[in-house]
Amino acid sequence: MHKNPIAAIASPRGAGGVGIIRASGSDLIGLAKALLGAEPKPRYAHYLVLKDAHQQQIDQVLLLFFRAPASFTGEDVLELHCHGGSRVTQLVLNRVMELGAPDGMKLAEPGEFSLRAFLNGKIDLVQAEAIADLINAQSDASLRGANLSLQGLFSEQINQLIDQITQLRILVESTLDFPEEEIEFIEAANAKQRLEKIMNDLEQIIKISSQGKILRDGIRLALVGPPNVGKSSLLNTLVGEERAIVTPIAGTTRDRIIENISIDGIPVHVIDTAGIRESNDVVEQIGVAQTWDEIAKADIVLLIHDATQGPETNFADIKTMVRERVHSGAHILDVMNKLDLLESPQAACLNTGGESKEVFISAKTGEGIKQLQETILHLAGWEGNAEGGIYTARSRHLRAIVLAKEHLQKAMAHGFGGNRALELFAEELHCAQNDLGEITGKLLPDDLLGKIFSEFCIGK
Ligand SMILES: Nc1nc2c(ncn2[C@@H]2O[C@H](COP(=O)(O)OP(=O)(O)OP(=O)(O)O)[C@@H](O)[C@H]2O)c(=O)[nH]1
Ligand SMILES: [Mg+2]
Repeated sequence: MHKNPIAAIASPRGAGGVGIIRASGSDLIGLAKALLGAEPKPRYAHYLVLKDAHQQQIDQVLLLFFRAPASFTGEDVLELHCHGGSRVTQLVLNRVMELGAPDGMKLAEPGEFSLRAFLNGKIDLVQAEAIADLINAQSDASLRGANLSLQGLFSEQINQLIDQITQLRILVESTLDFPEEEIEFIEAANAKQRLEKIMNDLEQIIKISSQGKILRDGIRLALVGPPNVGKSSLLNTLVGEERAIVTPIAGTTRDRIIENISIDGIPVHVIDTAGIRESNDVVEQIGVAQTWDEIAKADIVLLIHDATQGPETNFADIKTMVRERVHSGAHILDVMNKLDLLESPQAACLNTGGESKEVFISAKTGEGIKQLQETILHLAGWEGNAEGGIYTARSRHLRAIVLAKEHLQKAMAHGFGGNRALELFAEELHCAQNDLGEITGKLLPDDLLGKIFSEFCIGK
């Protein structure tokens, strides 16, 4: 898989000023010469007129050549910059494929350039993922987070932790051969304090990377409730545009509508849903079924009430059903809408008791929306400040960190009393080390690696 040279269109589809075709392989001098008619100078922009096999001009292009290992992938990399049209980029790619055919040139799989960069040790896995996050970033905050990961801030913290665990492991394992001396030796070496320090550092990383996960994945926010309470009106207010149809007719929304917005730089995926009620209308029934699907997927469900109606009888039923449907980490927030029509908001309080208190808003006038946005970020767990900044992180990373934490807790529980306990202690440290190694990709099964890179775009 690692042998053949690869090529792909690296610029996005559609029309633009410039289109870029990229190739990577262990030796692309032959291809460069075939294109240029001369030896390329590395990191120099060569101008050439590219012709097809029948000597028909395809385009005027710039050729850039990066000699291994000083390139993105660590192999020879060749870039052709042509005009950015979908046909012209395709023809340039075809020509590269033709001229590269003798060397076994093949079309790149999604993420294959990044995969090669990873396999050649140019970047670690967290950095490869950060490149994908950087490309997909929709807000300045997500972009900043992706850049911090790409610069290696996250990897560095994980590597430091692995180093500390390794040192402690070496210390403990070296005493295993000398049972008489071990206890005093371990005590003198402050093994317990060192493990405590490791656990503290890990806790800190859990805190920042859970923030980083919010920064990357965003918050899935479902607007839910009976018909006519103002769900679509709230969607429009949050988006700042008329995206959903609003009418006084109950049952206006049938298809769910998804809009991506950002609140204070955090990506929020807002979903307007069909109002929940019994209906004989087939279309509406399908809409309501979709609403339940969205409730199951949401991180936060806004249960919207029409505050002028007072607590409706069927509302408690809806709430119970929503509670049963949401996933374990999700939050439900009561939102009292149409505040502008109320004489005294207190009269409309729900007495929800225990859970987070309801928020009063008017989707029509915008009153209370700021507070609603703050509550949403707060419920999602966003704190928004960390020394040195917040790097983007993924569920994959968090799962591994939590597993490592469990092993460290077990290690602590085994303690340092006697040879057997020490052996178990060292074994748990080893497991924690492996879990953390998966994050940067030092220890990762091939199938998982393939899965991670297959989610990248082509040409990256
Ligand atoms: N005065 C006032 N009217 C509102 C407010 N929010 C919504 N409305 C009105 O309430 C009616 C229903 O609003 P929608 O946003 O369509 O309600 P919905 O919950 O999406 O309704 P369905 O799609 O039928 O489930 C419309 O006439 C809105 O103008 C509000 O904050 N204040
Ligand atoms: Mg609606």
